[in-house]
Amino acid sequence: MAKFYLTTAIDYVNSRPHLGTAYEKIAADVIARYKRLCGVETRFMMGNDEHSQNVYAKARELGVEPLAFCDEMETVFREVWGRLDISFDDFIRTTEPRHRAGVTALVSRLIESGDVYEGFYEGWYCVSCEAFKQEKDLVDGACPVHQRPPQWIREKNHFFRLSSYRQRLLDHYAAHPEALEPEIRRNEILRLLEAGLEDISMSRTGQAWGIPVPSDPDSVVYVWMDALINYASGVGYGTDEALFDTWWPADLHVIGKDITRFHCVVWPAMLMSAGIPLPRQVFGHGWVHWQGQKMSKSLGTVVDPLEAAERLGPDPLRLYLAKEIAFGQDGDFTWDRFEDRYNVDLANNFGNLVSRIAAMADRYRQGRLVAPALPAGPLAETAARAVADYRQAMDRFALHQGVAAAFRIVDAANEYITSVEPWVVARDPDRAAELDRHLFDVSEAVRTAAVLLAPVMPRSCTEVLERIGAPAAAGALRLDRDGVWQAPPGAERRLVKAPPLWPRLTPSAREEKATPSARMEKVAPSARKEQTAMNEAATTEAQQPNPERARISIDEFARVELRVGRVVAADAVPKSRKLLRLDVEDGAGVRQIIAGLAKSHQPEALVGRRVVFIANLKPARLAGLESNGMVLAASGADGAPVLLTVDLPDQVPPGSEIS
Ligand code: ME8
Repeated sequence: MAKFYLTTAIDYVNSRPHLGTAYEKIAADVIARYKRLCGVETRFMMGNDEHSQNVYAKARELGVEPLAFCDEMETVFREVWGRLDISFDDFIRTTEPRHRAGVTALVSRLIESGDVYEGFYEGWYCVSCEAFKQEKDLVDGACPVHQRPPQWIREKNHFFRLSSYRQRLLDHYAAHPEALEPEIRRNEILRLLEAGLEDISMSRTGQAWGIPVPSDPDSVVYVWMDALINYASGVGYGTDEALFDTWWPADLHVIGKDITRFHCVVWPAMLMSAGIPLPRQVFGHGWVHWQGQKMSKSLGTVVDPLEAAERLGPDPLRLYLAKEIAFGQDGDFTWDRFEDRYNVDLANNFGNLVSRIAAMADRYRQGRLVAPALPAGPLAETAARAVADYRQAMDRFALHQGVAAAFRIVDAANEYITSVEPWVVARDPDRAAELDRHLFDVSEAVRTAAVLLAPVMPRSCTEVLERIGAPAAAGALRLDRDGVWQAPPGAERRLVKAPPLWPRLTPSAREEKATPSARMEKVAPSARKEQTAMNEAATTEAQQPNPERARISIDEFARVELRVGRVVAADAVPKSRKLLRLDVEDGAGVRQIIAGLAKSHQPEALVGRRVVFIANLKPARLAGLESNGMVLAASGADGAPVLLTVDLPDQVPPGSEIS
């Protein structure tokens, strides 16, 4: 059976996990779950990096023993990872005996190979990076990453002959370009190697917090060398040869782009020196940004991942991070965007699809769907293509593209319902088999999408599969078997109608749910006042009688912002014969529009349709509901409204301006 050993960076424990460090663990977890979905025997390891001076200082500040502090922090980290459903198989701490044994064994090999010598180090050291800095690395005298001045250090050190590995490293990357992804990170490292390497200090003197250098018990191993060895000690290096032989070399180290130099220069050189095979690949992901800069504990710009998971659930958070951030690039997190994507992708799209098919199965077939003996509909083909694209993307760790492929099935199924109009087919008893085909195919599309999304949203997909009548725990799925269209004649499934999986967040619910940090991010009061004044001015102006009503100037017309939207959900407004409530995707998010269309349009038939709406109309309340904009409709022959839609909808994405 194929095997896959993957790791994440191990975290410094001087503070709690934040959304940036959690992003890495979620991305790696998606990869681990994807590998398991492919039937690959997977070992996924994470852990804590404890021998840092910051950790020591933090414990001292709290008046506790460093180890006792690390014990407490282990509980904190495990709790967060548990809440985010991170499915690691092993969790290593650098204070564990197995790790100490691994470090001692590996550093001994470096010494035996003649790559370690004694010297004197004098220079800058950034404690937050735990790295030696050259003058040229500093910006205004401070570490550019942590924006703090480094310390000046003068001490006797052991040095590692990194410089003698320059050519071997260049040769390695020439022979194995895939060993460092994405390409931009590889190019950075190649430039660095081409510029030449200096030997590095590999020990610190006068510190007791760390693992002693085997040849000099008065020094401890430099924390980065100590930490890097976790990848090997975690699979038995120095303690369990058989385990090590089973899992080494690692297939993938998932790490942040700020620490590629350690992983792609120092670590492979150490392994070369010790005569150990190199990991197959390092993937340097990008940063999660908060208000334009790296989310970082030392900068104090962090979002608590538990706060985010509690707000909308761990799966929506996992989806947001996997889908909205191109893996390998930086991406933003804002509460508004998180909520917008929740509404668009989950409440109005995937969740709505699950509710629609369950409601139709219930209404037309008492919840029991049977595949008819008719040729497969077009969704089968769409799903097959999406599965192939998904596989291709996920194999390259293009997680965002993999998720997008899965969502193509969801989009196609929603559009399919709109185009085949099952509610019309249901009226004609002669078209019963046709209706069966439509309903079964939609349920099958939902099932396939849930299989593909299971690595990203394990809990929700298990729930979707149950509701769709194809129960399977996310971990028991296999892509080869379950990613194939399964609708042979006679196949049967019983769907469950249940409350929405992801209830839509209305503007007032969003405001109510808003956490303190989310509220802070919203418009400042002064800006809000300005907006209100502008709106009021606009109303006063609009209320003036227009002496030339029949003709307006082009400038007047230009004030009306007309845009194309896509209806993602529609329902009747209680106690109103005229009004429908629409959720309209407008390119930036989803807005609620109350439209007087009920006389001539069924809400279900509107979902997926492109509409034209006035985007800059002041919000109004209709039947107690807030309407943000106005959908355009013509007055039909009998005075009933006829919706204006868009020709060639595929060419006009939501948000397109009409001019
Ligand atoms: O670097 N966005 O630990 P750490 C994305 N102990 N990733 C981020 C991030 C952000 N805003 N902030 C941090 C260490 N990370 C060392 C690793 S491995 C042998 C030793 C990533 O707690 C960061 O790039 O500072 C790193 O990969 C991981 O979180 C842990 O960071």
